[in-house]
Amino acid sequence: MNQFLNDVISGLTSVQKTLPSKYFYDEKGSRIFQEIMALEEYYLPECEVEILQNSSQAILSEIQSDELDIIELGAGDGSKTVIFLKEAFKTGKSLTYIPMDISPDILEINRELIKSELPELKVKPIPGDYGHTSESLKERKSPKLVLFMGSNIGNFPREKATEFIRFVNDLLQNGDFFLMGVDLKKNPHIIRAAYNDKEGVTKRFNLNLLERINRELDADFELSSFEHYGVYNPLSGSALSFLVSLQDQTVTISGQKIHFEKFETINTEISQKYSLKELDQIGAQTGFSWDKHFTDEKGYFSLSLFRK
Ligand code: AVI
Repeated sequence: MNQFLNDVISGLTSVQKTLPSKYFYDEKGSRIFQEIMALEEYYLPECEVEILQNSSQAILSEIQSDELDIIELGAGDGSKTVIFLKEAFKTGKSLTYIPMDISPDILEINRELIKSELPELKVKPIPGDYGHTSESLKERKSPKLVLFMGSNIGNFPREKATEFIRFVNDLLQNGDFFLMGVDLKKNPHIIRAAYNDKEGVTKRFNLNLLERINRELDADFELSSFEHYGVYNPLSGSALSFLVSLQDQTVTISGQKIHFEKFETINTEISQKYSLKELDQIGAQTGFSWDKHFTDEKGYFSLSLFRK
């Protein structure tokens, strides 16, 4: 059985039905995600860019070395990172940028962008998932700076996020750094709106997951009988996305029948939000010696620097 089918069947036969959010990003899903990034309600990218523009030098001044390997996990197209790399280049350090991503296509786009903006920068892209790429990361000499931007950490549930940060810490030597983009707890209305945009782009993003299952796994989801529902719970700091079955129905996926009761939900995503205090605790729990937070003017988002 292929991995995608395996994950879909296992998620949809659980008591609370779930689908892993990593499957949002097929070609169509990645395009819709670009639309989300441009939405007025989706404040995250704008805040992160503001921090990169205003605080990259302050971040870099914490790292005293003439040479530096900058390794980016889940690098994507590099369009935001290039702001940081340009500032790093100005410091005169000898730099190597190592973007890692599961998609070789996006790494090619990344390489082109960096080449056109910073032709003299050494770039060594590594395709693959974290499990595979981590070994090559261990081989790089110190000092290292590992980047994990865009609030990607939010798509792990709390405990998994801590596990992941510990995994990153294990790959580092004392004196290495980890810079993570984190969406912060804030007025709950603002977070709720970010995942319930007026134009319905987030709804399309979620429904595309069912469309993808129809396309790739020979399934017959009737898209009009599912609705998107996004909530934010300020108690837990979790923004959760669901698809709600609007009727009692049975769907066939690669010959396997899955039943949905009327109003039964599929949890498609978690986008966890943190406070700066929680980030300090996580840093300490995962083996870092200190952390420092660089936020935007409104205090919506943090680029948090952890030193091993
Ligand atoms: C990729 N990730 C950080 C986004 C988020 O905010 O959790 C994905 C997303 N889902 C809906 N809107 C954006």
